[in-house]
Formats: sequence, structure tokens, C-alpha cells
Amino acid sequence: MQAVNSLSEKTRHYLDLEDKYGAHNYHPLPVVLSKGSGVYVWDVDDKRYYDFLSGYSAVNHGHCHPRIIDVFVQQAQQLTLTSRAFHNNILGEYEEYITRFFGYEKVLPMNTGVEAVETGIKLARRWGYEVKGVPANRAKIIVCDQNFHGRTVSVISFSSDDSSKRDFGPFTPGFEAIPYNDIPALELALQDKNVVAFLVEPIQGEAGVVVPDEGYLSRAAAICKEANVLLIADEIQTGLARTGKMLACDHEGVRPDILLLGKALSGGTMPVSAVLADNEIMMTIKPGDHGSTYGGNPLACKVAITALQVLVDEQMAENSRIQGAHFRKELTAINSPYISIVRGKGLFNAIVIDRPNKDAAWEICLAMKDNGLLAKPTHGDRIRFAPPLTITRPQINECVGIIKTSLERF
Ligand code: IF1
Repeated sequence: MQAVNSLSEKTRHYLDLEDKYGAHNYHPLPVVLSKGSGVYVWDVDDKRYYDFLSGYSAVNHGHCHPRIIDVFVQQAQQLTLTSRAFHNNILGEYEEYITRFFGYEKVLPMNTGVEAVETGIKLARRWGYEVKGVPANRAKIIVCDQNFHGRTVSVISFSSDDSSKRDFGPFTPGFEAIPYNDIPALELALQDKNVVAFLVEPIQGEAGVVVPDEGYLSRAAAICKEANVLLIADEIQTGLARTGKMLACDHEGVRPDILLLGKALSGGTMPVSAVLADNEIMMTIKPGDHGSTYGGNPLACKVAITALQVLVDEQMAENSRIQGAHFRKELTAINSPYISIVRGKGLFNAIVIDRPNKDAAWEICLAMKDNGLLAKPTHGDRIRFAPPLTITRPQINECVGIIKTSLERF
């Protein structure tokens, strides 16, 4: 672990406050950030770092993107929240923009990613009963082992990660987990006529950027269609240009029945999520059946329109594809005895550390921090590398150098 006395006075001060007054629901790296711009963040001692986590892919646009911040400030001084009890002049324009952007008939605006997941689950169940004709309270949703879809009680009910669910029961029924990237397992699961949906991450993020076989997603979509089962794609982390296409589903031309977005939809400024679907599904929700205080607020909508525009104007998907491929090539060329696997798509990558001591990934992240790059281990032996999609080739090369130096220190 980091020798705590090597931390500055200022850093120590903020760590102590959080330790004393905040719930201990995270174990962050010992660094206290106070400023962000583009691919960089600065700590309270004005030391600069490359941000290779990007807020778990919520900061795809880079920190404090000027166009997004300008719109945020301008709308924040105009009208931030009306609730859905009244209309406003932003929501409809946002709904038109985002549904045309992704090619769906309707959008249901929410806030956090897990709220979008919960909304997708409710939509699939409601569609299952009212359209597919599944008997009341018998709807089943297929999920994958090692999934991560958020932290509400219903969503952790189908988690396979003990730390996410231990002692949080009793759990919500109606979910069945199958192995990820396993078509025969999906075919078998869909023989149950009560299955209403298959909820899947196009690439599993928390599991350590697990990329399924080429064709898995398109085969799964075809099987779901045949079985009259909705495909729900959780693109909350993989979407919005992170994997080198606007959506990870785009790599295989898959159009999910329900599309879940979040995180970078606001350019990293505030929680904004969205559920997109066509009328057959979306119109099963009637007035008063679902909602949220902040869902679709004018500030979120205005910011989201700009965030989507910036992705396109700055060709972030293309940059993600190009720089990601180079990054993986360079990481592999390091040929470090510590790296057993390099994997990912676009600028959504991870390495698997091949070392007996379970803290190796953490120690390497501490070393990278000292060398000016912030990344976080996931599941002990995996380190996710996900910089903002604005990163340039020279910056990628500099970061590969930092990673190389840090690994050599071991
Ligand atoms: C934490 C993980 C990432 C997500 C996918 C839904 C959500 C997430 C694919 C829920 C959220 C975040 C949550 C955050 C850490 C981070 C995370 F490590 F937890 F799993 F990114 F991989 N679907 N992921 O990745 O969205 O409600 O958080 O807005 O909970 O520790 P949210």
C-alpha cells in the first residue's frame, strides 16, 4: 500500500476529512484532484496527471469541454428544472434530437445509468405482459455472468459479484444468468416462453473489458428476434464513441430493441441517462406509470444535445478507434512479464496483470500515479485504461512510456 507519510499535508487533510465524515464505500487511489481540463487532471499540489479512467467513461469528451460548459452555464442561468408536471421549451427538442440521432421512435429520459437499466427492465416486463402475453408476474430476463449494470437492489439481484450483493437481500426474482459470449447458452435460455428480454453489455466493463467473439452480438440479436425476446443493450459505458463507433452495437450493425445510455451523455457534467425504444415498447408506459424528479430536466437536455453534437463534430469515435488500436499495439510491444493480456476496442482497454501477489495491479496503479497517469484496478488483477476520446497520438505515446516505466519499476 502507498506509504501514507509520503502524501503531502494537503492531500492528507482531504483524505482525513473523507475518512472521518464520509461513508467508506470506495477505496480510491490516494490522490486529491482539484482541476480538470481535457485529458488532464491536477491534484491539490498542482501535480498534473493523465486521466486514464475518465470517470468510468463519463468523461469521454475530456474534462470541462468548453462547448459543453458554456451551454451548461448558459442554461443554468435560464431554467434548470420544471419537473414533468409542466412542459418546457427544451425537453421536446432534446427528445427529437436524440431519437433521430440514434434512430428510435421514442426516448424516456432518466438520470443515472442504473435508473436507465431499471427503466429498461420495467419496459421489457410491461411489454412482456401487454404485448407478448406472458402470464402476470412470470416475466423472466436473461443476463450474463460477470455483468455490471448498477447498484440498486433489483439490479444487484442478478449480479454474480459477491461484494455487490452480499447481505443486501432479499433479492428481486425474475432474472436468470448465463455465461457471457455463449450463444448455445442463450438459445437454451430462450426456450422459456416467459423470457421477455436479454440484457447485455456489448463489452463487459467492470469484468475487465471483456470483448466477446466477433459475431456474438449479431447472433444474440437474431436469436432474440426469433424468440420474440427484446434485446436490451447496456451501452452506458461502451456507448458514445468509447469503443471506436458511436455505439458498441454498431461494430456488428446490431439495433437493440431497448438502448440504454448514460455517463458521457452529459459530457461528464451531471447525471443524464436515456432509454430509447420504438412505440410498440415505449407506449406500454402510460401517464403516471414511471418517472423521476430530475428526469428530462432542461439543463440535462440542453447539455446532452451539445455532448452528442461534440462527439460528431470532433470525430471522437474515429479518434477512439485509431488511438485505441495504436495504444494496444504499443502496450503489447512493451512485452512486460507482468502483462498477460491486452484487450479492448477503441479507447476502452484493459490489461490483465500476471503476478501472484493480489495487490500487483494496485501497486502498479500507485507507480503510474507517481509517474503522472491515473488508472484504477478492477477485480484485483485487471487495470482499465480509458482516457478521454480527445487524446492525441503524442499523448498516447507519452502514456505508453509512463506505463512501461511503471511496470519496469517492479
Ligand atoms: C460504481 C463499475 C464501471 C455501468 C454499466 C450501468 C451502470 C454502470 C455498464 C450504472 C456504472 C460505474 C458505477 C461505479 C463504477 C463504474 C463501473 F466498476 F462499477 F462497474 F464503469 F465499470 N451499466 N458503472 O458500467 O450507472 O448508476 O453508476 O450511473 O458503482 O462503483 P450509474
